[in-house]
Amino acid sequence: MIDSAVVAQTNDLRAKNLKADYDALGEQLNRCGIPIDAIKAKVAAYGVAVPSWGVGTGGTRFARFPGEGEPRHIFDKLEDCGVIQQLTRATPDVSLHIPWDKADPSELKAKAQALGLGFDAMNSNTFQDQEGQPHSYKFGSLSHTDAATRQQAVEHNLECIEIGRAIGSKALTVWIGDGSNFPGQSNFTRQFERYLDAAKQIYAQLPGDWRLFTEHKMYEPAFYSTVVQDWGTNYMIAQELGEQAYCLVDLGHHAPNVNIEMIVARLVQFGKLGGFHFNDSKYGDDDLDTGSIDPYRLFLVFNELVDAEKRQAPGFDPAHMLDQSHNVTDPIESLMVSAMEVQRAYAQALIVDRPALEGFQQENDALMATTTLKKAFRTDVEPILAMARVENGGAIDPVATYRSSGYRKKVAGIRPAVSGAGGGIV
Ligand SMILES: [Mn+2]
Repeated sequence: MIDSAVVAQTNDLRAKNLKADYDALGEQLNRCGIPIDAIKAKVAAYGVAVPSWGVGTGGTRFARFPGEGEPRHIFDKLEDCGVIQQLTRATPDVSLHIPWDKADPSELKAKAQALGLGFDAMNSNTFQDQEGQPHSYKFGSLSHTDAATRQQAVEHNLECIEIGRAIGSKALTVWIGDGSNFPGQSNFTRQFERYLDAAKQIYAQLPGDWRLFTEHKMYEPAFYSTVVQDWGTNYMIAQELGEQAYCLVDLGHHAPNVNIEMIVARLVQFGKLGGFHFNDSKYGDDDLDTGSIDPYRLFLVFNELVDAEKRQAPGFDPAHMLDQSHNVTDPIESLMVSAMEVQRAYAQALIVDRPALEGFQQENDALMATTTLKKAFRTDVEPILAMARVENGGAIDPVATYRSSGYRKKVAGIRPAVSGAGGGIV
């Protein structure tokens, strides 16, 4: 963790300006009848989970260039996640990936507790072969043509639930890489039948207070067809499985230009929005930092979420997580900035003048309706985020504090450098 004196010292340098900026913004919002302290309280209570794999340097299928002081194992990863939470106060939970993060559950729990962290959804992995595994996932997992391979994938998911129960998780996220690379390679219907049958076996063992999230992805690793390719298929799965099954929306897993905020609205309307994997993209599933390419889209997604929150949509309780690949940045810095981008989109959505928006929608005043959204999006809400952070014990400028702390250099002295050979995800 970072010395609290460093946090205090870097905050002291910025406290006076923050107070002035916060007061000025408060006055501006007050003119529109928006109490800034109420927005700050909502932002302060907001959290987005960090995936354990996000604190390692990512890569593409061409190469991976490891950074300094990469975490060696889950306990190092938890420490990095602890720093992100310490400075941003926006990331209270960590999402584990099995088998990458397999460890004694009581040790995991103790370490997380010591760092002030909790556990979010468990993530299974049937898109890679693990050492000693009898059946290969080269041609699929839950939808494989071979029953023993499907069974192995089901059992792996059940093991993830068991580990999750021991550490206090309440959800399982299932993403499969199953699909086909050539027309004719797979029978679409049979393949999806096999998937549903296997998914039902997992669902049958889900604890009563858990949720099952299925995540769709349009393409990759399969390049011709993917079994759970879009939100429509995802919705069918959630419907087939039952009321504890929900759809997870990863912002990167859609065709270019797809209206993701509208998908979000549809899933909310039918009570099946399970949660998000936040990231951003330019061309495809680029896994870029959240809000780095299209912050307006992120805002529009949050506009739907705040709308659902305000009208208390039944069953609305989405899980929020970052899921991105940090190939050229320090992952801790990227995750801190991304968590703040998500918070920013939330804060901007909270200050939308909703009664005015509804009026313009009713009157079919397209120009003023869209201007109402733009007005909120254009507002610089940074003072709200920074004030929420500092009042929660975090840093006014997390990246500046992190850089002053020398944390990366310190852990680089303890964690040996790793080889950069090979490509692949984190
Ligand atoms: Mn994802």
